[in-house]
Amino acid sequence: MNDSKLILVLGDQLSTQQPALRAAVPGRDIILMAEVAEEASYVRHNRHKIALLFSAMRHFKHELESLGFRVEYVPFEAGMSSLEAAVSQVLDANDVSEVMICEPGEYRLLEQMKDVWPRTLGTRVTLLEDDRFLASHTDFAEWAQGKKQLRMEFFYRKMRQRYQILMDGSEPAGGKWNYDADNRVGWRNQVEIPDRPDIRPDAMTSEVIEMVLAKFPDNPGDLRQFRLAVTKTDAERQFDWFVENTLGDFGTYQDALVEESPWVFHGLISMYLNAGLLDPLPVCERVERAWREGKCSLSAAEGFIRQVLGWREYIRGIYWLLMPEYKERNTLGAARALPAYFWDAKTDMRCLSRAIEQSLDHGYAHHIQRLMVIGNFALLAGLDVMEVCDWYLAVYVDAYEWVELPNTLGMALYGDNAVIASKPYAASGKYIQKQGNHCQQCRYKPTKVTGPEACPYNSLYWRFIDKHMDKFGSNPRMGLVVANWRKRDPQEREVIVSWADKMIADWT
Ligand code: FAD
Ligand code: DLZ
Repeated sequence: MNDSKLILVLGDQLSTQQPALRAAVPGRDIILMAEVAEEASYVRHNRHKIALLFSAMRHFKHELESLGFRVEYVPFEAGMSSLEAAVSQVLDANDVSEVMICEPGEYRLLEQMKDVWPRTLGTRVTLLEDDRFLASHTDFAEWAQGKKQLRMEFFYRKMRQRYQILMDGSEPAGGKWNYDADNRVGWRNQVEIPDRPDIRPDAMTSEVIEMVLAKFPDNPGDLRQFRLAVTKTDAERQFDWFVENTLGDFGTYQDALVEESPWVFHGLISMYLNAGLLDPLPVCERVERAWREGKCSLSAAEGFIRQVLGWREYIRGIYWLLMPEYKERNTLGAARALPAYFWDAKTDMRCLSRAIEQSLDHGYAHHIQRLMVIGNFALLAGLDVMEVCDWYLAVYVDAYEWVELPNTLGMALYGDNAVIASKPYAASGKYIQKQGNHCQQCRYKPTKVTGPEACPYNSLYWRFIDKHMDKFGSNPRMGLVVANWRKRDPQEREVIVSWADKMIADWT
C-alpha cells in the first residue's frame, strides 16, 4: 500500500484553506467531490441551495485541478446514493492508505464517518477539526466550563480580545462593547436602498440550474431568480459591494422590516461563509478597516462584527457542545402541525406572507424576518419544534444543522431551556408595526386584539403569556408583562385567549 490519501471534500467545504486540503499533496492524493442523493434529499432543500452548492462544487473542482490535484468528481446525473457509496467506489479502484476529511458541519454525518465508515469501508478515516471557524471545540468548551449561563455577549467580548478586532489595546474601540441599542430603527422609507449588482449565471451554473429544475421539481426555489456567486472571487466581490454600499446603513436598519426589499442593507454572505467561499476573519477585518478609514460608523461596524465574530461562532459552539441531546429538547412542549401556508405563503398576515414567500422563492430572509416574523409566529402558535426546524433547514440557502438548529430551536422557539435566550423572543403585532411598513399593506390592524380585523400576532401573544405565565412570572425580563396580564379582568383575558384559540382551530 502506498501513502496516497483519499480526501473527501463536502459541498460546504469549498476552500483550499480547509485542513484536509491544506494537508493534500498534488500528484500523491486523490480528491473526491460527489453530488449525491442522500445529501440532496435529507430535507426538501431550496433549489437555490442545491444549485449554489453543485455549481460552486463544479467550479471548485476546476480550481483544484489548476493547482495540480487529481479530482474524482461524481455529478448528480451519475445517480450516486450517498457520500459513503462514492468513497467506496473510489477506494475499490485505487490503492490508498486512508480517507481524510475535514469534519462535517452536521452531527448525523459526523457519527456516520466516525463510527460507521471505518468498519463498512475497511479503511482508516481521519477527521480533521474544521479550523475555518474562529473558536475551536476546545476553546468553546473551556469558555463554557463551569458557567451557569452561556451568554453570547461575554463570549463575544472574549473573541474581540483574542482576535484584537475593534479593540484599542485592552479596551473596546469607542469605549463600549456593544452598540445594539443603535441597531433597532424601524423602517419608514428614510433612505434609498441601492439595487444589488447582478451576477448572471455562467454556462456551468446554467447547466446546473437546468438539471436542478429537472431533478427537484417539487422543491421550493424560483431558479429564474438565481443570482448567487459560485466562486470565491465573485463572493468576495459581493462582499466588497456590501462594504462599499450598504454597510453604512446596515447598523441602523439591521432590525427593520421592509415591504419593498428582501435584502434591505444586509450582507447576504451567510451562504458564502457557510460553504467556504468566504472566511470569517478577513470579513471582520475588512469591516473594521472600513470603520477605521471613516467609511462607516462604529455602530455599523460593531453591529456587523458582533454577528460574525460573536453570534456565528457562539451558535456553532452551542451546537457541538450540546449535541446530540440538544436536538431532543422542547422546553415549551410545542407540538402543533405547521400550517400549509408555510409552503405556499398564502396567508393574509402580510409580514408573514412576505417573509415566507421570499424564503421559498430566494432561500433568503434576513434575521429579523427569521426571528421576529416567522419564528415569533411559530413560537406564539406553539408549532412543533422539529417540524419548524426542518422547515428552516429546508428553505434557506445558508442552512446547515450546526447553525440552523440552535438559532431555530434555541433562539426563536425558546426550546432549549434558556441556553441561548434568557427570555422568549415573543412579540405582538405592535413590534412588527414599529419595525417596518408591512402593516400598511395588511388587512389586519395591529391596534386590535380580537375580532376579524385584529392582527393575529396580538391575541396569540397574550395566549402565549397566559399559557406560560407560571413559567415566566419569575423571569426578571418577563415578570412585568406577566404581572400586568394577571391584573387584567379575567373575562377580558378569557375573550382574548378564546379568540386566539379559535384562530388556531381555523388554521388546522
Ligand atoms: P447579515 O445580517 O448581513 O449578518 C452578517 C453575518 O452574520 C451573516 O452572514 C451570518 O454569517 C452572521 N450571523 C448573523 N446572525 C447570526 C446568527 N444568529 N447565527 C449565525 N450567524 C449569524 N444563519 C445561517 O447562516 N444559517 C441558518 O440556517 C440560519 N438559520 C436561522 C434561523 C433562525 C430562526 C434565526 C433567527 C436565524 C438564523 N440564522 C441562520 C442567522 C441569520 O438570520 C442569518 O445568518 C442571516 O440572516 C444571513 O443573512 P446575511 O448574510 O444577510 O446576514
Ligand atoms: C447541502 C448539500 C447538498 C444539497 N448536496 C451535497 C452533495 O451532494 N454533496 C456534498 O458533498 N454535500 C452536499 N451538501 C452539503 C452537505 O449536506 C453538508 O456537507 C453536510 O450537511 C454537513 O454540513
